[in-house]
Amino acid sequence: MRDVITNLIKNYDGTGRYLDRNAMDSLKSYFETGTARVVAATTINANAASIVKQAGLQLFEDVPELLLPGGYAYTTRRYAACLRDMDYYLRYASYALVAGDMDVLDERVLQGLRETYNSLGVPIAPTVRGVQIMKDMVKNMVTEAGVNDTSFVDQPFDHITRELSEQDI
Ligand SMILES: CCC1=C(C)/C(=C/C2=NC(=C\c3[nH]c(/C=C4\NC(=O)[C@H](C)[C@H]4CC)c(C)c3CCC(=O)O)/C(CCC(=O)O)=C2C)NC1=O
Repeated sequence: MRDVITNLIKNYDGTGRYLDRNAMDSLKSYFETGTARVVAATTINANAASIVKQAGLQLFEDVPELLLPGGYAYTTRRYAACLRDMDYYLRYASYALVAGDMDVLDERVLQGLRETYNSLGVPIAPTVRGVQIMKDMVKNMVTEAGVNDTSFVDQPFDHITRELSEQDI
């Protein structure tokens, strides 16, 4: 599992270099967004249960067939599994936001996930939609918490979306 700093050090150490101008620039931009990253993680932590619940309601409103017989949130077991998955995405997104690196998502969440979903028949498109709904909710909350530029919040949610959507050739 990596973060901006360990990743940078690993790269420079690999070639025996001192941290140069590029390294300093990337460290600076990470530290400059540091407070905002902490605000985002705090916001997610304080609202996680309600974010998952509201995003689930929104998703099932947008894609109501998920709840019908044959749908992938039909039966309490599947419904609960779906919300649990949303909660995983949100929690790991908060880790990735603090780390400033998507490695934790790759390692702990996304590895083999698409294959698992495919073999269970869990549809990717509505899952991606659920992730994007959570992204929008978190961004609004982080804005309300006083952060002007919330573009960094997109990163983990879009990373999950991209990795889930990627097609095998
Ligand atoms: C921390 C990393 C991690 C992830 C990400 C994870 C996902 C994950 N989701 C699963 C199931 C599932 N996931 C869903 C999800 C959904 N159903 C819908 O209608 C929506 C489209 C969607 C929610 C947005 C469902 C319904 C199942 C159960 C499928 C089944 O057993 O039939 C399963 C199969 C095993 C199980 O049921 O627990 C895994 C491994 N597990 C992990 O350990």
